This record gives sequence, structure tokens and C-alpha cells, in this order.
Amino acid sequence: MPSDTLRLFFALPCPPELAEALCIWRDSLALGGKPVAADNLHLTLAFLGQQPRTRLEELQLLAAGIEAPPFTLDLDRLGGHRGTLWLEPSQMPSALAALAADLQQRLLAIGMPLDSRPFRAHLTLLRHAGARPVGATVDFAWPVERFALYASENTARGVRYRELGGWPLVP
Ligand code: 2AM
Repeated sequence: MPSDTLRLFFALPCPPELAEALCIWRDSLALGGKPVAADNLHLTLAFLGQQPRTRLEELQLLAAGIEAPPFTLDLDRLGGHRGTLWLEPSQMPSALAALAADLQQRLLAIGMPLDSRPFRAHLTLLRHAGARPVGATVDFAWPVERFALYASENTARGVRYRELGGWPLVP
């Protein structure tokens, strides 16, 4: 029986060609650990946690009301904490900050409990790494053209992020 709640988050979906290039580069670092699957690569804009399915339509309407332009995100810095490795921009594009802030304000306005920590743009590549990258330099340009709502689901093959709606960024 499907659960009454879903673990939800809004994110920028990584385009497939970029996801493939990122995975090839990450795997070349040979750090061990648990790599994030190419299909799962994303940058979270707002994490909602477990929410009733009955709120889905409201969230989809909220997202459809957002007007934001496309932009380029330069993932040019490696970051990490404990065994997690991620990529992040050294310069936060103002269009990304504005999109995340707009989304978060709208979510707060409908009573969604959000993380009180400040938004920190990052794309997780690897968890439980056995080593730290040494001397790796990175610069991937991501043309950001859409955002999406995801449900995080546990499957026999590991966690999967199922898209529940996607919205274009329009100039
Ligand atoms: P992470 O990549 O740093 O783990 C799905 O789990 C997405 O939501 C991931 O991008 C994850 O970030 C993020 N996420 C998970 N728990 C979160 C929390 N409590 N607050 C903010 N983001 C969270």
C-alpha cells in the first residue's frame, strides 16, 4: 500500500550529459565509497522532508507560479564533510540565490517547515569516501534551464529520486 507521506525536495536536475561527465571525473578520482548514481545527481533548492501526499497539488501549483530566468552555474570547487564529497560554485550566481529564496519564501508562506540553516548550493557526488581528493581541480559549467520536485524513495536498488513535476526557467 502506498504511504500517505512522501519525502520531498525541490532541486535542479543535473542534465544527463553533464551527469555523465561528472561521474566519469568522480570515478577517475578512485576515492572508494558510495557514488551517487548519475540519474540521481541534483542540486537541492529546498528540502521539505516527509509531507502528506495530499499537499502535492498545492506544491505543484506553487512551483508553476515561479518566474525565474535560466543561468549558468560554474561548479568549480570541491567541498566535503566527513566522507561526503560535493561540488559547489565558488561564486553563487545571483539568479540561483534569487530562485532558492523565492521558492523558500513561497514554501514558508504555505506553512512548510524548512531547514533554518542558510542555503548552501552543492551537488553531492559521493558518500562514505575512503579517501580525500588530493590536488584535484574542477570546473564544470551547468546550463540551468529547469527545476523539479522530487520524492526520495527507497527501492531494492537503493535510493531513487522520482520527479513529480518539472518547470522551465524562462528568459
Ligand atoms: P545532501 O546531498 O547534502 O545529502 C535528497 O536527500 C536531497 O535533500 C539531498 O540533496 C540532500 O542533501 C538533501 N537533504 C537531505 N536532508 C536534508 C536536510 N535535513 N536539510 C536540507 N537538505 C537535506
